[in-house]
Amino acid sequence: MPEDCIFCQIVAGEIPSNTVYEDDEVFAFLDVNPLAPGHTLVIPKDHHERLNDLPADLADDLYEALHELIPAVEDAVDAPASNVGFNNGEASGQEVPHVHGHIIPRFEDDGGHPIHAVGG
Ligand code: IU
Repeated sequence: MPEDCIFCQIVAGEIPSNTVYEDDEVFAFLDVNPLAPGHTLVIPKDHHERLNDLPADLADDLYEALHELIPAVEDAVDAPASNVGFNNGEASGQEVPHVHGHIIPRFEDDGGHPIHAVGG
């Protein structure tokens, strides 16, 4: 793991986080700067920079976690919908170079806008 990767340090427990979910391959935690209640980040434990860098089996694991976590996060904050997405590369708005999916709960008439950079 790159020593300076903040998300690797969160996975390792070296930096505290509000953990939402964990299994052998995947970790999920609340975003420290949430755009909505329940804003959750879902990451592979292994360090890869971009979504398309993931080996297929790890991409499957990440998707399976998202499949469970999207409705669980929505239910937890009583949201009828969510924006789910990945920034992929620095020019897209990816600030942390460790793959992370955003689950951003959305509410009727919450004043949000369709996203360009996810979370931006
Ligand atoms: P982005 O897709 O790379 O732009 O999203 C990075 C997110 O990581 C952003 O929403 C931050 O608030 C969030 N985050 C965090 O939850 N904890 C941290 O220590 C850091 C960033 I650095």
